[in-house]
Amino acid sequence: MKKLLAVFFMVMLVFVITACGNENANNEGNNEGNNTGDNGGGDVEVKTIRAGIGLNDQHPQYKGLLKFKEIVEEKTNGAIKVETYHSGQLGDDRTMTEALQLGTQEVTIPSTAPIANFVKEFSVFDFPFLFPNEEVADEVLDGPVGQKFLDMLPDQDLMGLAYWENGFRDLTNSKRAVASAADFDGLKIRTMENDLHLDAFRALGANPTPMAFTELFTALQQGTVDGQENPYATIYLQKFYEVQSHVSNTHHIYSPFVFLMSKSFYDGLTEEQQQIVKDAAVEAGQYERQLNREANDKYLADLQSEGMTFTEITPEARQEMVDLIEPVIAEYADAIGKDLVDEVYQAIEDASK
Ligand code: TK8
Repeated sequence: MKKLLAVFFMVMLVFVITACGNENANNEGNNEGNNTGDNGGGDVEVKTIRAGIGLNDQHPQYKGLLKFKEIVEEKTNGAIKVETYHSGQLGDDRTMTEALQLGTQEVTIPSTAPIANFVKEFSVFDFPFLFPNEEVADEVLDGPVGQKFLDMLPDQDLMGLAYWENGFRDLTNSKRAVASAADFDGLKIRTMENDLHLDAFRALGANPTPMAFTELFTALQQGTVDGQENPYATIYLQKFYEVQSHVSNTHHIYSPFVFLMSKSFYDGLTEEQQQIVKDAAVEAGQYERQLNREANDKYLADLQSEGMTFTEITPEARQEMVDLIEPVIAEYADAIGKDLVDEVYQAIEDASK
């Protein structure tokens, strides 16, 4: 009798273990953004968006991403779930964009500078001193010209759903106050991974180094580089004032962000879901821009109260920089194609009226 009971329990145990084993395999195997779950409307296929950014959770970009999550989960009644990752948890702008192409991540929001490594035409948006202000940038990016560039991304297995704002970039460094081009002489400046940025800073006399954002704070702290350039909100919220002592309002480039989605994931959505994620990216982008402008207006004063010296760049000094960089822009305009570049200039002129 005892033996019989033992055999019975052994069989039951094996049965339970096998049942559990089968369950885990499904999830692991099927973690490609789709899980069959119940979102309260009976069994539906719940699709998961893993959305990663390089900036931290205090930055307007992350607040915008949380807004996107809120809209999408509400509008799809939970059929699409958005997991958000900040501070480079999933990688840097370039590696996350590659992950979208591979379909191992669904969303990231890089600056246009690293995107130019995938679609070179995007370099036009990093031409120094291109946009006179944010309003003109909005009108051009949200208009037919901006859309023309987003339409170049599917060939790279990427969907561009909207433009968000990084902002006007300003120089910081730990060596000296920079008031004119001459003050750039020999400064080791970190730039984004973009050849135009490198060539532009060389033309100013600096010694630029391309580097992922995720490595920047440590490189500044260890003195591997003397300086960097980003909007005030990023300089303050990433605590660069702890490792930098001088800031100048060079405002040398207006950096747009592009809300990117993996094309394979996007193609797997229903038409209704595609419209929902598109509209959500646009709406959350408006919200992010507004927060970002408030942040950039606020944080320059805070940087100075954290002990950074502020140097105003005069119109003459800025014009000198424009003249020094002009040959670099001409070279990239040829590479991108003069007609397309002229179309951007025309759109800026029209929007500036
Ligand atoms: C964050 C970057 C950052 C950009 C840079 O991932 O790399 O300096 O300005 O915002 O996109």
